[in-house]
Amino acid sequence: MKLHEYAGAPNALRVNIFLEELGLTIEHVQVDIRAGENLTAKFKAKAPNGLIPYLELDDGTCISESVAICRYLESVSGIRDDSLFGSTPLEVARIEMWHRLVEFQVLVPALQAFRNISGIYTDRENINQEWGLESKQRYLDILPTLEQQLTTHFYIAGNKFSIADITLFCVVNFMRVLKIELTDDLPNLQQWFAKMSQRPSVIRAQSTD
Ligand SMILES: N[C@@H](CCC(=O)N[C@@H](CS)C(=O)NCC(=O)O)C(=O)O
Repeated sequence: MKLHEYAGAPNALRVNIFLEELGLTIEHVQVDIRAGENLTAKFKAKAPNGLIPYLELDDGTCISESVAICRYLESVSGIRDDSLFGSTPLEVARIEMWHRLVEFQVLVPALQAFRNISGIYTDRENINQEWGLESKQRYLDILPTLEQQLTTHFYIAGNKFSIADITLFCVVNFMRVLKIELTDDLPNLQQWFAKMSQRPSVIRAQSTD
């Protein structure tokens, strides 16, 4: 198996943390997305979304979308009996609920803010500064909801570490590129972020970036 990725990209990092949680080591292939290597027809034949990361299996089958990759890796690894997507019906539902909130209301605005404020991809999309600033505001506006959740829970989806924590960590970590830090009125999030930063899987995934 090979993971096609761009070290440092938040969606690649979440798969890499997931791999570390599973204790799996696989081959990594770097794709220079800044230079547009993902925009070619050859790349899109393997990853229809035109984005990294994607996983290439030994028989040539390709899986894109980081959550699909994580689900696949966890299923085939057979390593964990406590799934990072939840084990009991209620746990699965709670993790899915919080993970979708994190993906739609935190990750998407954060990435839109990054793309439209930095203007990094003028070679492939129209940049709208106003949309970038609005997206940044939406990112900031959802953080108190997570702060509130962490007043009564250790982790985002409850008292168990899950894929929702991995995704949120990758976003908050990435937002530092835009100099957007967790402010002091979000003490629970700050503590959660510090705890996540010390997690062995997170340290190892970042050191192999
Ligand atoms: N929903 C996708 C998002 C993947 C994504 O946004 N990848 C970014 C890097 S984090 C990318 O490939 N950007 C290159 C581009 O937009 O051209 C996933 O979860 O894998």
